[in-house]
Formats: sequence, structure tokens, C-alpha cells
Amino acid sequence: MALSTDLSEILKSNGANMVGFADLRKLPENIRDVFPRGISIGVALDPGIVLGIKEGPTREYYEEYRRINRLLGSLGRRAARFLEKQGFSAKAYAATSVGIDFKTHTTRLPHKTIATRAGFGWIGKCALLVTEPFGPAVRLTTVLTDAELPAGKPIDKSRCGDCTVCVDACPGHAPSGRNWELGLYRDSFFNPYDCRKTARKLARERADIRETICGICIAACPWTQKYVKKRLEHE
Ligand code: B12
Ligand code: SF4
Ligand code: SF4
Repeated sequence: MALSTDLSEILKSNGANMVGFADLRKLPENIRDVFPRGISIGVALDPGIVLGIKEGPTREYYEEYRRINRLLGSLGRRAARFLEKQGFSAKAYAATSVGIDFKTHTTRLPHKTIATRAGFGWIGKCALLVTEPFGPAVRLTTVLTDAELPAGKPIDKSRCGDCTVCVDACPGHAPSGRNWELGLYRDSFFNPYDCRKTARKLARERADIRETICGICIAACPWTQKYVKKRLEHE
């Protein structure tokens, strides 16, 4: 117990907003490199920057995306070092860009899988992980370990209900509107090719950026709106 509390505190005092532990033993061994546990780490987007991307990506959002990726990288390495010092094995993953199959837009072990197993949230109609405190306005990374950390309660079903805000807001019509549940493959309710094409076009036209960044669905989600409103009211 003390190990997980110490690790959580270290990561949160260094910028993490969410830290959770997942029991991965039901996943195939080859995708989790035989490690039984995953640590999900989330960093929330700045609420002011999220407000700016309602119509599409901005330079500020791109800088925030890069800042959070760097931060997630250092949090992952910090967690792995901490566990190794206690005698465990650990492997930190990159936030993005490592091990992607660019034909199918998939990775072997997506961060969202670890996040739902840790009980962070569910997969929304927009195919993003939606959390109650931050909506989908949270970026993720993963650390695999053999430390038997106390696992969170997995979430297996969507809590989007009848909401269709992201479906209506997406200029690429990537989400179909179908609700996710455990076992439903991404491509059955979301078109990653249309998303990528639209996001790259918007990033180029609006901010002269040659990357896949957009985030209209992030800003539109009522859970994100709730987070942004709450945070800005307290400033
Ligand atoms: C490839 C990729 C893309 C592709 C495909 C997107 C997609 N949804 O798959 C493209 C280029 C389109 C893309 C676009 C974007 N991306 Co992207 N992308 C990735 C990447 C590198 C891999 C994702 C992947 O493997 N997808 C394959 C499918 C199969 O999985 P999945 O949808 O990720 O998740 C499925 C599983 O997790 C499964 N699942 C959930 N729980 C469980 C439990 C069990 C037991 C099992 C078996 C399965 C399972 O359900 C999900 C739906 O089927 C991840 C980083 C990473 N390494 O994970 C970032 C990531 C998904 N992207 C992210 C973001 C933010 C974006 C963009 C908003 C761009 C931007 N930054 O502005 C858009 C939004 C797209 C969208 N609405 O989904 C974030 C999402 C954060 C969040 N809150 O969810 C991630 C996690 C990066 C990060 N480090 O935070 N991306
Ligand atoms: S990132 Fe943009 S294009 Fe992709 S699903 Fe969200 S709103 Fe649609
Ligand atoms: S906008 Fe609505 S449907 Fe889309 S992810 Fe958020 S709650 Fe779910």
C-alpha cells in the first residue's frame, strides 16, 4: 500500500493529475511484455488553452501538446526509476510516436487500455478516454511493472449515454455515434483515417503545423466544459 501511495505522491508533486494502477493479467502476455501491472499517468490540458480550440487547433495547443508529452516522458521515467530502486522491474512507455503502425493507426498496447483498466474513465464516442474530473482533456502515458500495486476498479462500459456533442462537432465525421463497451474495436465506432485527414488539414490551415492535432472533440465534450468552467471560476 505504502509503495503505491508514495509513487502517487511523487508523480503528483511533479505534475501528474491522475495516477492509477491496472491489473493487466487478463491481457495477452505478448502485448504487456509479461508484466502483470500497468501504471496509468494522466496530465490535464490547461483549461484556457482548451477554450481556444473549440473551432480547431492553435499554436498554443501545439505547444501545450509538446509540453505535456515531455512531462509525461519524465514522469514515466521517474516512476520506473523509483520502482527499480525498490527492486522491481519497470518499463516506461513514450506518450506518443513510439511503436505506431501507421497503416492501421494502432499500437500494441494503447495507453487508453491501461487507463480504463486503472478505472480512470471510459472510451467516449470520440474514441478518447473520458474522465469525470477532466473529460477527455487529459494526455496519458503508461509504465509496466512487476510490482504488485493495488489495482483500481476497471471501467467496461461507456458513460456517454445519449450525448452526441462530439459526433455533431467533428468536422471529419469520424465518430459514428455508437457507444463503446469492452470488446468493441475502435474502427467499429470511429474512423481514424477521416480523423487524421481532417486534423492534419486543420492544423496546416489554421496554425501552419504539419502534425495530427485538432482537439475540437476534446473541447466540445460536456465533461471537459465542466472541468474548464470549474477551473476558470477558481482563478
Ligand atoms: C494512433 C493514434 C492516433 C490515430 C488513431 C486514433 C485512435 N483513437 O486510435 C489518429 C492519428 C487518428 C489520432 C488522432 C488523435 N489523437 Co491520438 N494517438 C494514437 C496513439 C499513438 C495510439 C492509439 C492506438 O493504438 N489506437 C488503436 C486502438 C485499437 O486503440 P484506442 O482507440 O487507442 O483504444 C482502444 C483500446 O484502448 C480499447 N480498450 C479500452 N479498454 C480496454 C480494455 C481491454 C481489456 C481491451 C482489450 C481493450 C480496451 O478501447 C479503445 C477503443 O476501441 C495514442 C498513444 C498511445 N500510444 O496509446 C494516441 C492518443 C490516443 N491520441 C491522443 C489524442 C489526444 C489525439 C488527438 C486529439 C490529436 C491531438 N492531440 O490533438 C486526435 C483525436 C483522435 C480521436 N478522437 O481518437 C491521446 C488521447 C488521450 C485521451 N484522453 O484519450 C493519446 C492517448 C496520446 C496520449 N499520450 O495521450 N491518434
Ligand atoms: S480530433 Fe478533430 S477530426 Fe479527430 S475526431 Fe476529434 S474533432 Fe474529429
Ligand atoms: S461529447 Fe458526449 S458523446 Fe462525446 S465523449 Fe463526451 S460525453 Fe461522450
